[in-house]
Amino acid sequence: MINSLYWGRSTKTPYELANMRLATRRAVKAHRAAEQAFRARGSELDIHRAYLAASGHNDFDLPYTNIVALNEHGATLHYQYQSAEVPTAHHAFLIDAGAEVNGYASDITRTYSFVDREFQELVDAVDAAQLELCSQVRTGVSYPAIHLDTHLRMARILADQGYVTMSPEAMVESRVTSTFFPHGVGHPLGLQVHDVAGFQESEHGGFIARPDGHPFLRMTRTLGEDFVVTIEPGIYFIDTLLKKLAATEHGKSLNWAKIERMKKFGGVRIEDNVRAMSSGPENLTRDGFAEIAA
Ligand SMILES: [Mn+2]
Repeated sequence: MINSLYWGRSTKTPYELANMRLATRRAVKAHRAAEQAFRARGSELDIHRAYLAASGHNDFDLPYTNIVALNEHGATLHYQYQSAEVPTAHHAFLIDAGAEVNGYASDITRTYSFVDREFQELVDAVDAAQLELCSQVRTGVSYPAIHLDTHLRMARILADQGYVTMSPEAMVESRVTSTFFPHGVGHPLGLQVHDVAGFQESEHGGFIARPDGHPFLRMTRTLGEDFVVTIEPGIYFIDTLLKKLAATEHGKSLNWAKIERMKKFGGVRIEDNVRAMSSGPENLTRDGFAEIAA
């Protein structure tokens, strides 16, 4: 019984979609305020408070705890500490924060460079790849296929920008990409931020396993009409993972000088909320940002 309820929740009704668009607008406004607080050289706590003020949310009614990460903190995937200390320099800012309307959540991540050209180049490349991944969201497409394609696209960026001197295909094959992109491409979104039925085989239940070597993927289904999922690729400079990779045969294929230089920026993640339809995607998040820019 519960399984058929979960199954039904994957397909969003017009009412649910309307609430998710409103939840997006609410978050987008607050993302803009947070970016301004970053540009004004605030602390993580200052930025977080700017976000709360603009969203009208309290800490306890946010759909999830904001990730407000300056500089190298962006490399901590679930960074939950909001430091009141203003850092000596502002290099980068990663914010993963949502909002809620009538119980429906938005879940949005943006990454900003303060001035650096080299890091901005990485942000721009992840952003461009993310848009291409979003364009794949449509009815009948396998979500794990989008995840696997994300690895290839992140590998191309790592090769193009000179982080790794391996072919993108070899990087994916040897799982070198998992050092830089160690999480899944996203998850179903709805009443819960990590919504139900991501692995469900049918309305009766069942479990669709993750592809081998991808233990953090949070959805294995084929997209149906009016499913809403997140698309959130990233590239991070995570010390512990880099050290492990350094000790393997692939360590010699990494440009360590460049990687060392990038550590103070933490990492990049760009996350949108996208609705699948047979006619193509509706990108709730990009629409939301475009609307406030207009
Ligand atoms: Mn997410």
